[in-house]
Amino acid sequence: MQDPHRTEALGRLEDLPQDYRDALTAQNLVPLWPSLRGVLPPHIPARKTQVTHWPYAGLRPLLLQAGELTPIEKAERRVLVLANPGHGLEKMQASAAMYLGMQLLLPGELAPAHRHTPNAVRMVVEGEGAWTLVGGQKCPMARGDLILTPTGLWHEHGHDGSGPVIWLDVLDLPLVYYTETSYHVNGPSQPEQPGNAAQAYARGGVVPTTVYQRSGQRYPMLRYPWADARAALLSLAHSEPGRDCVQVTYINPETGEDAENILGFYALMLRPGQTLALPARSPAQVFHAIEGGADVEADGHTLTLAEADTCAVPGYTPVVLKNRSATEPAFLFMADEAPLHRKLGVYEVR
Ligand code: 1HN
Repeated sequence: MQDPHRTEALGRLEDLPQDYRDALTAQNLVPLWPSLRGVLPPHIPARKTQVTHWPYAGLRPLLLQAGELTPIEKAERRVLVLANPGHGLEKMQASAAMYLGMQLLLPGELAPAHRHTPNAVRMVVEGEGAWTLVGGQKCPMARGDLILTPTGLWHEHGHDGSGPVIWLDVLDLPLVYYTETSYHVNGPSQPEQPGNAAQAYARGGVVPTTVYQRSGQRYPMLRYPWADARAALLSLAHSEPGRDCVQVTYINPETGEDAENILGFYALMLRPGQTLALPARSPAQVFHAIEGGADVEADGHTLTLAEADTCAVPGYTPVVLKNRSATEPAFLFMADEAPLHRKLGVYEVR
């Protein structure tokens, strides 16, 4: 029987007399019912995020050209933003909460010190000899390394090697901007702290004790070398041959929580020839091929993620990953909005 209290077709704005609408507008009032279904669609959210592929072969020459066109002093950070057309390119969003950019640093250049409220990570794509100084910790940048730049920490990038260095920046900038909390402060070059804090966290399962107290540092580990994450994936695959999802999560070694507050970071290995079906989950995700390539099927699209390519997939979307090689494993870096969704209480696996 029809529920007399309910109709799917709610009243429209045009159903209201113009003088009533004008009276509302004059007092900064808006009727909810014409927009209710828009902000609260049935069963699945409306998503602006589209499946988007940024092939490295296409962006690399344009990024190198930016190196010729724009000196580092005129850019501060020489970045081409990987913008999702679903959000409008000018919004510089990969998804609702994620920003992606490819950054180029040339030999001898310095990207000067600043700090800001959004959290960043770098995933190194190409080149050798660059470093980033984060909160006084000097982090060498090698391909596949993940380096955190958490909220509020001073950071600058330099390059003592030869040849271009390129990395992928992942920031929670769209979310922080949306919450009206995004700002930066420029500062002088920060002194490098002595010692190698990264070394203290170089092995899983043990963390340093200092005079019988655990480190009080919120971000004790800033650099996650690719060699270690890769070795962890290979040993996981080897020790658990039946395991489908050979994936590791980048965590804070002191707390076991996600490495950063808002975005989650992971490395995934696809065995030779493997097809891996990932369930629909609420967060949007980003895939970046560190080694090898994969076909990515999502939302009716199949894209070929070649080495160093990056793609974005909206939330609530199942994804199928297929290693393109039958003989070699493929290694992907992934970023998602899961820590944010969990904190907000909206995280879902469907
Ligand atoms: C930033 O500080 C960096 O420090 C890179 O390398 C990209 C994008 C938006 C806002 C700040 C960096 C950024 C950024």
